[in-house]
Amino acid sequence: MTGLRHVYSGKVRELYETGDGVLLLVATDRISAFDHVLETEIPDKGKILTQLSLWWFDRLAEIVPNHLVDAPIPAEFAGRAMACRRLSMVPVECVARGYLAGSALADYRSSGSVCGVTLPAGLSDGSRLPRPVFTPATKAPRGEHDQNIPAAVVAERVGADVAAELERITLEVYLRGAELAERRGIIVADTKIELGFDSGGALLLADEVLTPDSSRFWPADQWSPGRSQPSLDKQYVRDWLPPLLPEPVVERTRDTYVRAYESITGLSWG
Ligand code: Q0Z
Repeated sequence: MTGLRHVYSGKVRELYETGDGVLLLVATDRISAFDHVLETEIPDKGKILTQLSLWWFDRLAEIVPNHLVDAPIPAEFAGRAMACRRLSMVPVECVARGYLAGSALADYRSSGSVCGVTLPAGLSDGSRLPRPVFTPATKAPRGEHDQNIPAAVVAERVGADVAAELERITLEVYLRGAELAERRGIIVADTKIELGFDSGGALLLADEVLTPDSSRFWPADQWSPGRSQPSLDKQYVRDWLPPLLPEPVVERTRDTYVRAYESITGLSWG
């Protein structure tokens, strides 16, 4: 393999391109909370999330093809990188929700609906929705928040046929993910996926999938609607405001990612 070219820095990930035109999606150990990247890293976080994504891509392959390619990973990124084909990314964040939380809860409280979908009255923080809903969002520029949009706006942007495919794939990925996780005692409250077109015009699942950075995972035995739910990710970090995390907070946060990986896959970490 020839040289690596750095393409883009995300908050917690880096994108490189190899000399062969393969993209390397590298998950770092950085962690963000309240829209900020913290100074303290969480050891192995990037590896855990990458291995979880790879596990899910394999489980979801019968539902939707994905962007992974078989290419060597440079030793410096071992375990934390995915080699991907370059896609033409769909300019929509595809979100499916089975439970009410986050921006959907805020929208529901102010309008009784989310992305143009009217929800029943009487729901509270963490309530299960009558059925999973597709709640697409715009990809906001860096530093800004994604904005929820009605499915009709997705259709205006990408055409009705593609919009229908995005909704179908997103709901199928959510349903399959939620079903597998539920058997392991984990609620997938919501998940965000990214899709893109390959050179032949096929829609492929891209980016990371069903990780704690793209989804809300709740331990099912602690689920109790009417309050904010404890989640298998940054709970300890969010409860700790200063940017430098003390070692016990780092350790518990790392444990949370390991627990998400082990619970969902049934495998043991390391
Ligand atoms: C992913 C991201 C970052 C990692 C673009 N297969 C693909 N083809 C084209 N573009 C992408 C992908 Cl996955 C793509 N992202 C998000 C940002 C590090 C991933 F800094 N952006």
